[in-house]
Amino acid sequence: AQAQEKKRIGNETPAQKQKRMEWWTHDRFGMFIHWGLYAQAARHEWVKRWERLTNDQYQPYFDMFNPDMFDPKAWAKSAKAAGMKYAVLTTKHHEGFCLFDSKYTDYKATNTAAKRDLVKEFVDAFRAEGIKIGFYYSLLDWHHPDFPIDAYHPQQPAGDADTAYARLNKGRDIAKYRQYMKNQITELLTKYGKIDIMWLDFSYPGNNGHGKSSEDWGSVELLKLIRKLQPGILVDNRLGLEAYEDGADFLTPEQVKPEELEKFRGQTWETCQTFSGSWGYFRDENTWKSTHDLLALLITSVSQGGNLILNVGPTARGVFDDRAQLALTNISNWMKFNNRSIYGCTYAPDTYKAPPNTLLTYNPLTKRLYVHLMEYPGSTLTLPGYKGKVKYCQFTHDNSEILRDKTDAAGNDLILKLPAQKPNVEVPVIELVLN
Ligand code: FUL
Repeated sequence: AQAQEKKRIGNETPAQKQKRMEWWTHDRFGMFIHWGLYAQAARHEWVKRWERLTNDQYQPYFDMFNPDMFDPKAWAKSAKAAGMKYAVLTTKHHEGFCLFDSKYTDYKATNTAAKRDLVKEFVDAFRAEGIKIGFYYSLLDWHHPDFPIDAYHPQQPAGDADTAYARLNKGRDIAKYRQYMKNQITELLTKYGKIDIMWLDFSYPGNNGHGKSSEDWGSVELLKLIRKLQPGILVDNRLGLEAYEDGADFLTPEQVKPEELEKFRGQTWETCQTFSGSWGYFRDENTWKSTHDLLALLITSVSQGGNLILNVGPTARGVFDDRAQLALTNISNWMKFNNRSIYGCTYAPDTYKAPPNTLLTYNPLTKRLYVHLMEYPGSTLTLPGYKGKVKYCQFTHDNSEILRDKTDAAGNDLILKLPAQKPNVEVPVIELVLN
């Protein structure tokens, strides 16, 4: 009832929306790529804000930008091998630098030693691998002369004095900045063929009176423009349009711990996560997740009915550094043999309870249930109340049969006879063909 009271921007029916999003809810796993001038600072993509750098202080990163090893075909191959079905690239992050050849700014890759449209090469390479294409575009812009200095800006004045903001913002015209965004989004959605996802980031409300509203961003108009230019596109929820029924296609819980994903069950969502903390390349970061943690993130996401978009921050030379590449290779090794517990899957029907240290996913089309052994249980696994519900049972990695205890000793429970030694698989997966 509450949903009906919400305003609407377009007139798509829920069934049409579901159809439009079908591929995305099936595919479950994507690659995020944060790449920009901040890769050279190599100490977080927010470095300009955190260190309060002025445009002049940031200029060396533009002058020095030279991604001499940029090889998007290699990126696309890594993504594909890891089983990632879509990829979202930062066409412009908060720093304002454009990886594409925009005619509305000089602050772009074509004017650096790269001398070319990096977005175009990304699109061509990923599309050639059959990977769907997404554009991240930042609403924030710390370089644009008309982007207001606010509570999130590197040049935010100390204290909250309105006069300090007024002085710094003299001559800045947010209407011009809105037009700039529209122009650039039009370029992005008309020059590169069919675009599958628009990932806008992010609208924030007034902060001590020095933030913005969705009107300041022109969010409704942006969404209308995006839908007009690319009717099939999916749009994230960071335009600040919560007041509208159709203001977003999916939620974007960021860096949420796996155990907190349960609360999104039943909604349409994609959790975005990093390998180590920062989104942009961060040389000295020492908090890299293990392969097991990364797989747990992916499996947990699907087991709660959502997607995972996992981020790589390429180096300033344009390659995935070896820590990122190793993580992707390890994911590939698992996905190659176990991806049928991911694609097309969602949370299990309530009647199936997960045994301790396992995660369940379920494919409603094939009626197969997947039990992920997050910790190896040893030679038996008890499935509570599963007796009589299972037709066949095998591991996914080698399709080897798993025998069941056929006696009635366990009542309604089903006891699986597993190999005493854990198979050589990071997370072994048992596939149960249900009756
Ligand atoms: C955040 C941004 O501020 C981060 O830099 C990153 O892009 C993340 C995906 O969204 O809100």
